[in-house]
Amino acid sequence: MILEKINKPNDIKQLSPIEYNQLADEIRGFLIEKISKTGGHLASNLGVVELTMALHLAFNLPQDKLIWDVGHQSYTHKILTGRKNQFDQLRKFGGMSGFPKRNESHFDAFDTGHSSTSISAGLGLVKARDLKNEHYSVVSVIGDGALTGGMAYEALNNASSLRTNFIIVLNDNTMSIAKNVGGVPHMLSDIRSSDSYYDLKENVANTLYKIPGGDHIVDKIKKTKSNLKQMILPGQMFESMGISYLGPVNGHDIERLIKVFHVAKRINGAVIIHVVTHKGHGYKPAERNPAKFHGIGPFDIATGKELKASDKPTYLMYFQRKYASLPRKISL
Ligand SMILES: Cc1ncc(C[n+]2csc(CCOP(=O)(O)OP(=O)(O)O)c2C)c(N)n1
Repeated sequence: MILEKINKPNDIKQLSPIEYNQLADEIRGFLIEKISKTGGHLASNLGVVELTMALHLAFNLPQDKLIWDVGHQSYTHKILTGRKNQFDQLRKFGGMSGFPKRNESHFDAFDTGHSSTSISAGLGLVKARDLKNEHYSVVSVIGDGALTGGMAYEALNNASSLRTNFIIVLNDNTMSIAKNVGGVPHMLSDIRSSDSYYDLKENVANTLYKIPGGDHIVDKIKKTKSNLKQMILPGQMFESMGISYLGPVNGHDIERLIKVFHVAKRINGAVIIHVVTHKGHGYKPAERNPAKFHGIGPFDIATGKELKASDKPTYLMYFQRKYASLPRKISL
């Protein structure tokens, strides 16, 4: 078991690359096993196993700051930062939180729970870093669902004028808690169906370099005002705002992700890396029904069926009963 070698923060950096995929499989098995007993956010966490591993491998935590939007998808991050043995007490009184908590670990850069806050929080850390003339990376990871929240756009608006590095990882699994709706998912779907801009740029340049005089052509393309990306990048909203865009990148390819993160680190300004993941990845019941497995109670692993819920009233039941008699439409 490779997971046995992961006991304290940054143990993942001692692994050899050939062990990465097996570790990802073992982390998935671990999460399914534990959450089937305690309940928790399963589908989102299964989707970001490789992404989280790649972030831990490419960045220098905790000097670099990693912010998870909502934070419900931070379970692999918790495993990789020495909290593997606390999963039996996940979300229990006195036990490990289901969200990042600074008082739980100094690898948790920001306490979350609310959606769409991570880019704003990241901007704050970037500002603090620059004022103190310090040098580290700030990375905000936001889902496509959270990216539909207004606060994210207020932050993108401010990020566009940055002259120092700020990395935003867009974890696009085409889902919010349930199916995403509106214009943002539409735009992301257009980008996903295009060829990878990052790959294309790299491939075009590499091919041109091989032909005589090719370096001049690459130089010209770089300097042309109506540049290449305008022809090949649909819906280039981010680039138009002054935020560099890399992607789309396969979010289950660890080595590829690491490579792109290293490219992003060198960009002066804000950069969005569009990572495409699969919600529920590796567990068929969650892949088939990611909304049900977004947040789930204890369940049977073989069938994916939820075990009988406890008889104790939940907060939701309490409020539903308390307000059941109120009229549905209240005129003000
Ligand atoms: C302010 C606020 N509104 C709503 C929620 C409920 N909520 C929980 S997760 C989530 C978004 C989930 O979608 P996404 O960001 O794409 O992450 P995924 O679970 O798909 O990885 C939302 C809106 C919240 N946490 N905070």
